Amino acid sequence: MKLTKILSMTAVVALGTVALHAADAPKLSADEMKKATQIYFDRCAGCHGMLRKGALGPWIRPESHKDKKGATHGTLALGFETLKSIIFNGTPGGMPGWGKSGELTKEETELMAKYVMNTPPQPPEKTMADLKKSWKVLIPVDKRPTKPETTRNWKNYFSVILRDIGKIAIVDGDKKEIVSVVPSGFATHIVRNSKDGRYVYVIGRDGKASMIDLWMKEPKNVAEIRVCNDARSIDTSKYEGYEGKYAVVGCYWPPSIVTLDGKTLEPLKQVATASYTYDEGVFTREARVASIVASHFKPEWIINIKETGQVWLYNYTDVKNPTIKMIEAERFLHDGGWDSSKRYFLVAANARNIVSVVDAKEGKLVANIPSQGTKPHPGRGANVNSSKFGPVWLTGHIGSNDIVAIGTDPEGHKDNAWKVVKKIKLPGEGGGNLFIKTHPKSKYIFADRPVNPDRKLQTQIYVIDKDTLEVAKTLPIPEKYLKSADPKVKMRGPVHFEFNADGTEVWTSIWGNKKTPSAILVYDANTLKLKKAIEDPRLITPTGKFNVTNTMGDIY
Ligand code: DHE
Repeated sequence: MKLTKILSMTAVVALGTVALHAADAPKLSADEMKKATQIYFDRCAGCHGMLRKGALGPWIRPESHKDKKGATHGTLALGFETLKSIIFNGTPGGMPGWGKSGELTKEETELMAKYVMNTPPQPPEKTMADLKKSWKVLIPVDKRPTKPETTRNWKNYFSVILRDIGKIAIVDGDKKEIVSVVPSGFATHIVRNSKDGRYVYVIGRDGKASMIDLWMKEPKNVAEIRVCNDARSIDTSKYEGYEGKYAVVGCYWPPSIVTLDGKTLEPLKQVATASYTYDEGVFTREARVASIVASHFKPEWIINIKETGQVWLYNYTDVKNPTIKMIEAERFLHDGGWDSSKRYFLVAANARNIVSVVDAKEGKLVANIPSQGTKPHPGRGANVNSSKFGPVWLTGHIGSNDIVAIGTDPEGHKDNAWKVVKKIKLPGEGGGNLFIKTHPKSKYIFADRPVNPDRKLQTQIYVIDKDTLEVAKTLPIPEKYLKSADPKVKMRGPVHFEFNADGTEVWTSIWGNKKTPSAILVYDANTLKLKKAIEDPRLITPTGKFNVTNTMGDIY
């Protein structure tokens, strides 16, 4: 038998009596392949994986595969017409309508339908030499300020991600004006601050990490490095004696943890996360790193490995020879945050509708809690000291309209601990919530819903009263902030919330497109009045906003 024949037999699928074959997939020219690979990386890999074995989105390889619920997936069996329609229109399960929203042309959605019927190309690896080559110290440590050069209240700065232009706007929270705009990686995802707040650590989707010094009169990047090809998380060491000593990046591809020097971003250690799924023992090359938090109890990072359902407690004391405790939790681990005592980390396992709880003090799993909704998505969640239930942590869901409160105080409120004590229904059909946020000084919790298909539901702020734990009010975004220069592209928003340092204001973004600057809306966190719309031609696609005081102190 010819070698090509043997190789292609690995991708044969049976559909009734018809045998489908990866070699039967629509052919693409080299240019089409290059373009589709880039679009796939930019738009699809986050949810479906580089190897297309699925995570938040389903398996989309040519060959068929049965998921745990018994549903069969496989792009050859689905066929070009169905795929084209799904990519153009989206699905009620949360797949965006890339054609309908104007983000891809009709031709591009057709190209992507053909592309996913072909076997995925092997994604690239990265060596330590690659990392070192990309590493730049732009301003050496001894040339940096020794005290803040600015008279501004820099602890009330907000780092605002300008997603589609790969930049960070540093915004003065007192004056509500941009102090500087700093380049970052492609489609920057999140920002975290050093424990003292001074440095802003930024991670791009392309794996480029950078650090900005807020003590400069005009904050700038002081170091940068490309640690991988695809990443979503970054943090620093926060344990006593190690404050700011190390930074860590969690990579989607190559699936790995990369430790860096906290002051210069010099690469120190790569650790691959490929491993076995905790429950079925299936070897998973694409075991991606989702959220990371820095423990306050030990010199450790709590690192969530998405596909294998393991939480790794990564001890950085001996940085070149780290020790890792692997905790079995649930799949697929995604985002999460601390309870108010910062002892327990609560993380969404979105494929199983579970919130896993890890005790950072004892170093063990405390509970896997059914979240009573579909696809929990907390961001970092919201903490409330409820008069009825004691301390609770809340999460929303992408796939259903449930915001749930989970008891987090096993000592003071044992009966409520580690279960859903209250379910809050957002009005209207469907989920679409991405982020919720509160502050100890605010009476309210704020929730968005940017991926709900209904325009009205998508463009309101949901305000939950902390006392009653009910939706107290919905605040529609004024129409003038939702206007786009391109009529084919709809402005979304609100998306993501952040409080100012003293908890009196809550900020949210209008998520536009590359062609249209969009506003950041500042509300009074207690009267709920729109205080100010920050409008500036440099504000292009603002998504996440991170206040220095709240981010350095893990306040949410
Ligand atoms: Fe995010 C947090 C991954 C889509 C904006 N996002 C996170 C975290 C992960 C993640 C793992 C937690 C990091 C941490 O705490 O250490 N996000 C992913 C994806 O894989 C996904 C689903 C698809 C993708 O390709 O990226 C995805 N995320 C989005 C968006 O579409 C958002 C709204 C805009 C964007 O940037 O693409 C978005 N994600 C955010 C934001 C946070 C975040 C603003 C930080 C929230 C916080 O308050 O900490």
